Amino acid sequence: TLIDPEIDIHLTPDYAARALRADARAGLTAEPKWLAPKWFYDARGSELFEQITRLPEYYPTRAEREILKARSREIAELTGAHTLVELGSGSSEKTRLLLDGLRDHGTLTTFVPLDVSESALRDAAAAITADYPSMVVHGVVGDFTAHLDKLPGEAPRVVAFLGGTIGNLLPDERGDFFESVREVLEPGEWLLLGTDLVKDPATLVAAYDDSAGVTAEFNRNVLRVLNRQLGADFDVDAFSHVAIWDADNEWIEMHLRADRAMRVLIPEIRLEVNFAEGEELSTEVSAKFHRHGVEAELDKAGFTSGAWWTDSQDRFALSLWQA
Ligand code: AVJ
Repeated sequence: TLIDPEIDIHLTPDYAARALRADARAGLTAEPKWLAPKWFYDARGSELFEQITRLPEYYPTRAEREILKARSREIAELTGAHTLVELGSGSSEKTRLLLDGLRDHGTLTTFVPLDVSESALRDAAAAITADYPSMVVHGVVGDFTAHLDKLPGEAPRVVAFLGGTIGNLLPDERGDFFESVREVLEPGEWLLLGTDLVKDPATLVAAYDDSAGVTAEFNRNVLRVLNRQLGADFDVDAFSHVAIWDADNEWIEMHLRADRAMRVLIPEIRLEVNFAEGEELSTEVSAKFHRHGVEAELDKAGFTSGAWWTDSQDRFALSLWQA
């Protein structure tokens, strides 16, 4: 028989609903309009993202997997981790590569997945519990920008933030995030960070504007989320997917462009939103990095460099930092 993993819940049931309302109001009354990328990930959005990770143009997942495969033993040796904390633990396959390396080294006892979605967390925690019977799995339902002080597990811990999701934060938010991670860690504990690297714009744009149109559907899905959760009446098919490389900020920006003038009603927040023909709504920033930039930001937050690894084509980096 399987033992249910322990799950701590730090979000009230209506936390996500309130946050979505507040974000939708702030973003859709702003000039230019924006929506935060975390709202892509309802069940359909999460499935579309899984499809993205298998697209020929979307290299980051494969590149990071290559690094994890090659380096998880080394990560175990360098850190001697007793606990692995994974922030935004969606990608169970990559997590397993890390768990395997750490377990084979013999020090790891506890896995702490943290996610805002309770259902995703329960599924992930149950699957890991089943496949790693000797591992203590202690899930946390929480927001990684708000609930880091509640991390369980025996030291030394490694906090893994993979996939390049750090790129979704704006530079100031990133600084705050690195500082709060450093503050919750004891001196000597670790952060393992995945960052996508700056490369030629054609490769970057193709990764966010694939020929099969999966990323376009993923982008438009945020409007479906607003239609369902807030009773909005977005005509989803009247918005076109746009992916642009912002060379000054070194980030990819995804937009949704209104193909015609539209008035959208969002009854749950009592808001009417007008779009001009061609007006663009910003839905995601995905920043790309250079080694020196990552080093400067982590150094500023008080971390010491532990290791820097890239894939065989230098597209993506995995780096290790000690608090
Ligand atoms: C999950 C945030 C790492 O920015 O590459 C993929 C999300 N957006 N295609 C990324 C995403 C469009 C992805 N992250």
